[in-house]
This record gives sequence, structure tokens and C-alpha cells, in this order.
Amino acid sequence: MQRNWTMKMATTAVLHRTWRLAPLWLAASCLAWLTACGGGAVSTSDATATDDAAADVATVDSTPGTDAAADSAEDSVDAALDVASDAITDQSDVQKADTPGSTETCNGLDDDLDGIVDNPSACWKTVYRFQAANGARCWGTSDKTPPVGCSGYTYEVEAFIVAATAVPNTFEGRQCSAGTDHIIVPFGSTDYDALVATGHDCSVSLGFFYKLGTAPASGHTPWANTCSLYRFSFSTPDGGAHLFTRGADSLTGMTCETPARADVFSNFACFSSKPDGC
Ligand SMILES: [Ca+2]
Ligand SMILES: [Ca+2]
Repeated sequence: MQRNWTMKMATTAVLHRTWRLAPLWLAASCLAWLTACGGGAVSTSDATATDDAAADVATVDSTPGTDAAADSAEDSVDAALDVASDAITDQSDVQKADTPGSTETCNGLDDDLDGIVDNPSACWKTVYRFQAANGARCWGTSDKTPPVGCSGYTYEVEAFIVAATAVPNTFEGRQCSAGTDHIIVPFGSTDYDALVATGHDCSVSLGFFYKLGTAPASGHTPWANTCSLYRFSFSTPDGGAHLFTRGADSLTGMTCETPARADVFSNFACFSSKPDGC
């Protein structure tokens, strides 16, 4: 039993270091993990993050006097239970120690540990889509007035949600407009510079887009769905155009330009599967 005890102490120490080093936003998954694995019965008595020696001893060999093989098997089960129990209480310690009275701010983290990243609505920006008579599309942050470069376009639909501020793993999305073409690119990127050089107006900021594959998963932001944002090219009678879409659009006559460009959010549905050609 002494050997099992020593092994358990080492395992618990490793678990504890791992949680200390983990980025704070991973606490969102920690919380979900706790719910799934701990059944909500997380101890609050382990405030010092030390091992639960008293609790461990209490579980050792509760039926002494049976044969040696039975004792050994029972000790193994006890040791495994002790490790699992200590891992859960250590996570509880980290939550309390790292987030004393934390309030939620716009930083890409789940500060208040309710499982939702950046709860306040001020942390997010809605991007709306406008349409020209010839079918060209453009995007803006007002649902009333089309942005610069899209004069005469009419409101079409709420397109998607992005972060309102520069949180980790995001880039500022700029709309670059010229004629019928309105294309969203990262501010300061090679594409951005090339579009400016060819006379596009890239003054419209649409907010901060999570880089593809880095956004909090569906259910971990105030929005129901995390969606890939795809880019398509198409033609209008007056010139070439682009469509940026997370889903629920007719793509007839359009060509997907891989890869997907960003992760965005919406209470409306994403594409249920990757669109043809993407
Ligand atoms: Ca939260
Ligand atoms: Ca936050």
C-alpha cells in the first residue's frame, strides 16, 4: 500500500502542475469536464491544494482480514479512486486561486467560469449584409446604412457575429471595396496591401475575426453556433464579386475559394456540412 500511496502522490503533483500551466480560457472546458466527470460534487474543503491524506486513509482496505489477494485488489481500486478524487479537488483549487471574484471582461477568456467566453454583449459585434440590384454583396456594422463603397445597396440579412475588440487569436477584418467587389481581408496583410495598391477602399473595419479553428466551440460563447466563414467568387452583370457566408445561402453559380477564412458566430445555423468545392 505504501507503494501505491507514493505513486498516487506523484500523479497528483503532475496533474496539479498541468492545471497551473494551462491557459485560463481552457477553464471553460475544465468546467464542462468537471460537470461530466465530477457530477457537480466538487469538494470545497481542499483549500490548500495539498493532498487529501485523511480522505485517502479512510478508503484504504475497508474489509481487513480477507486474504492477501483480495486486499491487494481492493488497494488498487482505492488508489485509483484517490487519484481521481484528488484531481477533481485540485482543479477546484485552481479555479478559486486563479479567479478570485473575477468579473467577465472582453478578453477571449471565461473569467467568471460559467462556461461562456466573454458574456457581455459589448464584447461582440454583429456584421450585416447588404445587396445591390445586380447581386453584389457587401458587409457593414449597421443594419440601417450601408458602409462606404456600398452606396445604394439595401439591407439583406444578419450575416454573422465577430469579436468587438482585439482578443487573442483574432485579426481585424477590413472590407476592401472596388466597384461590385467587396472582399474581407486581415488588416495589414499581404492581401490587404495588394488591394489598397489596386485602388480598393479598405477603410471599413468589421471587427475582430477568430482565425480558423481557434474560436471557442459552439455553446461556449453567448451565441449558439461557431461557424466556419467560407469565401466564394461569382460574377455580376457589372463585374466580379465575392460572397462570405457561414451558411444558409444559395451557392448556385459560385466558386468556393479555399480555405475557409475565419471562425464566426451566429444564433442562426452554420452550413451543416462543408459546401461543394470547399
Ligand atoms: Ca463566462
Ligand atoms: Ca472574458
